[in-house]
Amino acid sequence: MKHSPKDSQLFPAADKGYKPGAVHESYRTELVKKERDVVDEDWAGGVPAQYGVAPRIRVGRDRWFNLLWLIPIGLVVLVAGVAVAKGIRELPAVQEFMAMYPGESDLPEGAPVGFPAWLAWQHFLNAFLMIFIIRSGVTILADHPRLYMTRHSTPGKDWFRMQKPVPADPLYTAKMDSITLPDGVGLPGRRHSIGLARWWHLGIDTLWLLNGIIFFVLIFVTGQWMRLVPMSWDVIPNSISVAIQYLSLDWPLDNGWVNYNSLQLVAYFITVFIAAPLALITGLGMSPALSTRFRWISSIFSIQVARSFHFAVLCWFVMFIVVHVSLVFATGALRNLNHMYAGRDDDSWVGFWIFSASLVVMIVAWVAATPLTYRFPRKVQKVGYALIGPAQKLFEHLDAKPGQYSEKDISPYFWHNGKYPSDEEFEKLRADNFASYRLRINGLVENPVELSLAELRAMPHHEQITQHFCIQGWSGVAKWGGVSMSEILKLVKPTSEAKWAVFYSYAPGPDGGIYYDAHPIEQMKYPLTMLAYEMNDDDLSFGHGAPLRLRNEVQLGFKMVKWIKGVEFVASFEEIGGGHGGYNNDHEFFGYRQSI
Ligand SMILES: Nc1nc2c(c(=O)[nH]1)N[C@H]1C(S)=C(S)[C@@H](COP(=O)(O)O)O[C@H]1N2
Ligand SMILES: [Mo]
Repeated sequence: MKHSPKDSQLFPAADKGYKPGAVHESYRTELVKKERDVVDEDWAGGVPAQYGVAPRIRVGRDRWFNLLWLIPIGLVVLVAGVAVAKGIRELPAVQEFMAMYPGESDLPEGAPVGFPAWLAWQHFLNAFLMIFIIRSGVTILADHPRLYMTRHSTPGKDWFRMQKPVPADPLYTAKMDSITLPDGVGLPGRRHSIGLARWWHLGIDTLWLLNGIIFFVLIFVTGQWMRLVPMSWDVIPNSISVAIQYLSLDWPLDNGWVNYNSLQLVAYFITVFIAAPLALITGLGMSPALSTRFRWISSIFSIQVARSFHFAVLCWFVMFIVVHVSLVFATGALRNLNHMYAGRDDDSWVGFWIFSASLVVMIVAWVAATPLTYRFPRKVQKVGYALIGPAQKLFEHLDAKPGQYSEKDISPYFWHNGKYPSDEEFEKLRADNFASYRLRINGLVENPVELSLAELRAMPHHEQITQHFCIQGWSGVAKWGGVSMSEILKLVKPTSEAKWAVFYSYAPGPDGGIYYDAHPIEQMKYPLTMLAYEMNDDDLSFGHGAPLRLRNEVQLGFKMVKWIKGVEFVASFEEIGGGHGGYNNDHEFFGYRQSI
């Protein structure tokens, strides 16, 4: 199986033409050269739109409650609530209670009055950024439109779905499961546009966090925090009192310029001090790099639990925005708008006009975001990467130690994903059980080789039980058996110029050409990076990538090439395929550093 070192001395001429002989030939010629630079009709291989079903929640074993019912139910409850509140306000005991707790707690001495300009700006920026965060967040959810409460993503065990039940087809893939959102709702919205949605989501998140950090610093420096933090337990009876006042349609006479009513205070407190930090924490909880590094946390606060709570935070924000905006308009719109937009406490139209201008900005941005993303997706990616890339790079270097999960953690169901190989060449290999299979490893190495499965099996055997994270949102724990990439490195000896390992597949990508992906060479030395030919103590199945697939546990699933036929070590991936470091990077705007 070895080749003489003499071959190799001539070798690292990757770009200048290969020496004859199969072992030297690069599979890069089977890639499509072009990169995608617009999102048009043949997006993602022309995947047809699919709208899923109305969101529903599982009750019991397999009964599902359609959340649209909450609209009529909510209306009935609201009407009933108004009747009850009006009724009980007549009761002397209730009147006494409301006299004692009129609806607001006293502010501490020295609490500021009114709103400074920085707060108005931050309020606007916050609302503006939220539009894109929420829309892109929902698009990410739509790519795997199910939520789970354990580490596993078992069909039928989801507690929430916006998609039909998983069909019985054993080779049904997560991509088939993804749904379309209308362009004005999702960002960008089209089916399986998660690559772009993530640039929006993570990119804008950094701006939102920055705005939030400045906000936190300033509220503590200026004392504005006193207006946002309840200081005594009487905030609870006072909130109940306010709720009765609102519901009985005899609304509290408060003056937000000086002090919020208690219900408002509680809602603002939850939003600023609980929901916003939780958005960050649950977001980080979905990071594969962190989840692998902090195993003991991630066994309970798993990626799926994090995803479910992240969704709950989204629900809070949406509910808060709807109620907040409605009440701003229902409780003295002009004065309220003056408070937050004009920094004045009167009934003039100044605040209204500033607000209207800000609304125009928001609407224009809202309407333009999706079409502009389809037109200039690479720009979106570039800006997104500029914003979140530095943080992603940091996460990439969180090395993962082996042996994290045990047999009992193995997932009962492991989703399939990607496009299956179907050409004759592969069918032939499969028919004779891969007896004539050869893994070709070449490029910038001293010793290019072609290895049969028997030769691979003869190398030191490595096993690991690890968790797989698909960018679409599902995850699963499995046991993998095969050869460590470090053993492969020892055998082929990459030269010092080799910076990336490119993995080529037998399978086509959805957009033409074969599937491939490039990995940084440092990660090939990680103890958990391996070529697997076994899964859960069995031979690797066709669906999961037989005869050989990659595992690199600090990366997302899309980088784990299945049905591998070749590995090429290169100095740069610019010349390969579309030049972005992987099939999804060339065609679907994924980044090559997406450990988070
Ligand atoms: N050849 C090839 N490999 C691929 C893909 C693909 O489309 N083609 N999809 C990737 C994605 S997106 C994921 S999540 C994993 C899924 O692996 P599984 O089917 O074993 O779960 O394979 C990766 N490897
Ligand atoms: Mo994936």
